[in-house]
Amino acid sequence: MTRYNQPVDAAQIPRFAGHSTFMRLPAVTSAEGLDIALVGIPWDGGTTNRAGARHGPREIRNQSSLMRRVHHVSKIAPFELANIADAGDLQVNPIDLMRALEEIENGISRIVEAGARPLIAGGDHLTTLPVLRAVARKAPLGLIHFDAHSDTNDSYFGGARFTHGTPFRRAIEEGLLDPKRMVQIGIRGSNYELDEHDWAKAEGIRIIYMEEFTARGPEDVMAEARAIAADQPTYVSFDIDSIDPSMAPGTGTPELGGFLTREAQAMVRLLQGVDIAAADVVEVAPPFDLGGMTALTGATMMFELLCIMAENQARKRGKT
Ligand SMILES: [Mn+2]
Repeated sequence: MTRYNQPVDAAQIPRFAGHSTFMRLPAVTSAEGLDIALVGIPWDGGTTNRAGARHGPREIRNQSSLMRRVHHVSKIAPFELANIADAGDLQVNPIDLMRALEEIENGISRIVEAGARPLIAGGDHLTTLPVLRAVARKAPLGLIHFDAHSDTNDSYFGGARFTHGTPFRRAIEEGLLDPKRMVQIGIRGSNYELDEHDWAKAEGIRIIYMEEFTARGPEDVMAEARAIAADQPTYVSFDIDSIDPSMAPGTGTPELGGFLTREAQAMVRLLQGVDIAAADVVEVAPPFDLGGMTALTGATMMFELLCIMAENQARKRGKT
């Protein structure tokens, strides 16, 4: 019987001791032999407001020491179902945006070519664009996207087309995402323009504003999201600013009126069965955090996603 990588046992070595890796898993230098690679992208060169998400992966690793082995609701034990490790941080140039995008694409390509599915800790939301370039090589993916912002603007500051407010517009233009299989959940906050979301809606993206989520609740909304993703490969992108800033203040563009952490957890649990090609948790900015709460939220959302992805893996193998 295969024995997969296991986390350091917190009953033997306390959580605050030892090397800081994602979920206390072994650190590896290659994704060979992994089903799921936990990887950091410490880069925030696309940030238009408060920078700091470059520090996200390190703090998420720290807080992820609190994750345990078994999901308390689904009973999924991810480390028994799939081979998972901390594949480290991508090496990304912090002062050259276009080069950084290439480095991210190349780094994720190596993981995908090794046969592993990436679960990423960002980084700002522009990191999702080069990740999609690496994982959507063969065909456009669907997208289930939790965020306060649509991130489908065209440009900023007189023509800058690559910022954390534009990744999903670029991804559609590049044929990486199928807009008819895209849903954005939790969108809110004041807009730049009255028609700001018209382009996204005309492309076919389903935008579920926070007010609609509040009226319908997680189960109804996620039933629709699963139907939109259909049974085809889908990317899941979780922007931590979808959570209310009272619970996750450490982020670059906080917006009032967000999800409770338990609502976000409930929604990710309802992704069970979705064919998640890759996923990320982005925009955790530790310089604005309080007591590590935002990084803990990021780590917990990664664990929730990991359970879904590991269960997928096992089902594909015919083990469950
Ligand atoms: Mn975003």
